[in-house]
Amino acid sequence: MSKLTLVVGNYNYSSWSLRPWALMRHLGLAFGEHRIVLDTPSFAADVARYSAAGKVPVLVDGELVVWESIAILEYASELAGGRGWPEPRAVRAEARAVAAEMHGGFAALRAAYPMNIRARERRVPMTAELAAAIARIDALLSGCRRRYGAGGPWLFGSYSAADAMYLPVAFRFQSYGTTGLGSESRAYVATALADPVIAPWVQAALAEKETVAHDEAGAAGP
Ligand SMILES: N[C@@H](CCC(=O)N[C@@H](CS)C(=O)NCC(=O)O)C(=O)O
Repeated sequence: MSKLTLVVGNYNYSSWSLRPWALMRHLGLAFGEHRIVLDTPSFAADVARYSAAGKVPVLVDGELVVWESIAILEYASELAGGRGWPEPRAVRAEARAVAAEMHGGFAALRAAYPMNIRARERRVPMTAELAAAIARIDALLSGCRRRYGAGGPWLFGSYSAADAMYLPVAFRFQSYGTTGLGSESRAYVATALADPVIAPWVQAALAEKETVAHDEAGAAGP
């Protein structure tokens, strides 16, 4: 195993694994990957070799083990001299709040819209909770783009951990045909999906053969 190794789940489904992977790639960190297939009888024992928390992602740096995606984002940023977060401190605080809101929230959206990179034209029933989550994400994305867009195409201008946190929601909006986003949010989602840095992850997701039944949500749309 290389010194810095990110233990991930399925590329197609593991939204929490994708987040640190995307930031680490953007930061130019060299790391190996070890995939553990989700929803299999051996998953628990396989992941227990790395983390007692029993979930992916896990970052292994020699003797050090870091679990929880948001802690991995912080550690990766530190490895890169703090480049994972914007400057100055006030903007960094806002970026951390935006990232933490995704890490700790939007449970209804994550349950209704499992990340499924391969999926297109899926439709799930709209609920009040789902609509509220979409509206809040729209406000977050468009607010950041309006205030910081002059500095680059990402939420805070240059790519940051906040962008990594919201990348899975871009795939979700693509799979479930989400409507109701404003023009700034739609443009941001298009930027995130077209990001060449994440292309290898998408290729790996498309090449995977495994399916996870409970993440195959939504009937085929019209
Ligand atoms: N709070 C954790 C969530 C990690 C998580 O739920 N990972 C999923 C895969 S995306 C997992 O390991 N699921 C396997 C299981 O719960 O058995 C984080 O941010 O890293």
